[in-house]
Amino acid sequence: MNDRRIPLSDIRKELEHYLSMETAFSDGRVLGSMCTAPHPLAVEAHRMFIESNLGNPGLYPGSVEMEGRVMEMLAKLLNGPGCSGLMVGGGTEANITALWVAKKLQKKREVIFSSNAHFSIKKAIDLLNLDGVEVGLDDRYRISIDEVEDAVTDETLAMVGVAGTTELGMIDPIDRLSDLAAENYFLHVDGAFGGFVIPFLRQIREGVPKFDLSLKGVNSISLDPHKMGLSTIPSGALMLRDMEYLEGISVDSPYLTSSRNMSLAGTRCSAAVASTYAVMRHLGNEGYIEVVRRCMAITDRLAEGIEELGREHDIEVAIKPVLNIVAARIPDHVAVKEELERKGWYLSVSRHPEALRLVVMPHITMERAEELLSDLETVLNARR
Ligand code: 0PR
Repeated sequence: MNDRRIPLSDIRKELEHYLSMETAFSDGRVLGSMCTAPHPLAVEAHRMFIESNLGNPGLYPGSVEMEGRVMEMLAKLLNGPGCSGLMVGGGTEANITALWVAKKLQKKREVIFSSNAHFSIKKAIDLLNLDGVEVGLDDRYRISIDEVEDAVTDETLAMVGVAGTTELGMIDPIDRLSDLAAENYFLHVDGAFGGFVIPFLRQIREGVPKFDLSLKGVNSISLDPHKMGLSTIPSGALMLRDMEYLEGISVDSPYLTSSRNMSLAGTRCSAAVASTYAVMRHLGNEGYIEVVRRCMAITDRLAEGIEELGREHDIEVAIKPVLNIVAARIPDHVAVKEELERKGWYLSVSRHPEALRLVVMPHITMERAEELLSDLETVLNARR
């Protein structure tokens, strides 16, 4: 640390410098992230509650009430009347907490998950000293139910399904997992990405499968307001079928304003809760439907554009998009990605299958999508 104070104006300049190094979503050129520009109201709410800490609830009853109301809204969204849960820092914390809760319910060790599960599941298994049983995928890049059936043993504690996979946005057959898990195994659904898409998409599109608490075997669902929920980072949520699950992980917290603490984090970001509360109340079901409708229209256009390019070039959509992620199979896809990055795009790749991955978040516009397709054509022409 410097010995002497530095004037505010100098520090502000330094901050401006660092900010200028960051990538802004507002440019509409980031298709490699699952986050987006938060709604302006979310930012406003975040600033208002910057001092509050849900980790010490007696001092912040407003935060406690807002968390409860967010949980009520989410319970309704996930078809779990009377269910509740807690706000956390994001998908990783939600997944760790879910498996921690599961571990406390039964003295078994094995967690079945697939190769398309987010890496936070592996972190959770390692931290909790559980045994991971990794199974493969079906022909649509979803968890293989046959392999899950074969993987079940006397030691099976939990199964993890993904509703909106990180790489391709696929939805695992949660109904089948729910039947398999029934009352015997804990079923956690990772809806970090899909949780704020699927419930809205189901209202406007046929054939989008169920993944929620209406499936009786589902015990918990993670869903991130800081991804498709348009809230600020760090906003995560873990919905539980039964709040009693938290008893197992609760500890005495005698010097705080509540006598029991029931979350992985101690200090908890009320600002993110306020942000989530504000944006969910403001947009409501109709607002999120519009967000999802727009993202899906752009997703469909990108998929269609890629197929059009496929008439002239060796390129195709790896699988028909289910949510707002498009994967394009292209020879040398990493090199193509790098060439597009030199043209100002921020993209990513998937491994299963190996493809160029485009995540169509709310900051992407149709105009930008057309520009991207045109730049992709230029790159493909130059590589011929
Ligand atoms: N579960 C799923 C299905 C996810 O996609 C992610 C994150 C998580 C859990 C973990 O969530 P947190 O990152 O909130 O803990 N998926 C993105 C990924 O790893 C996260 C991300 C977001 C990465 C923005 C990059 C980025 O720019 O790819």
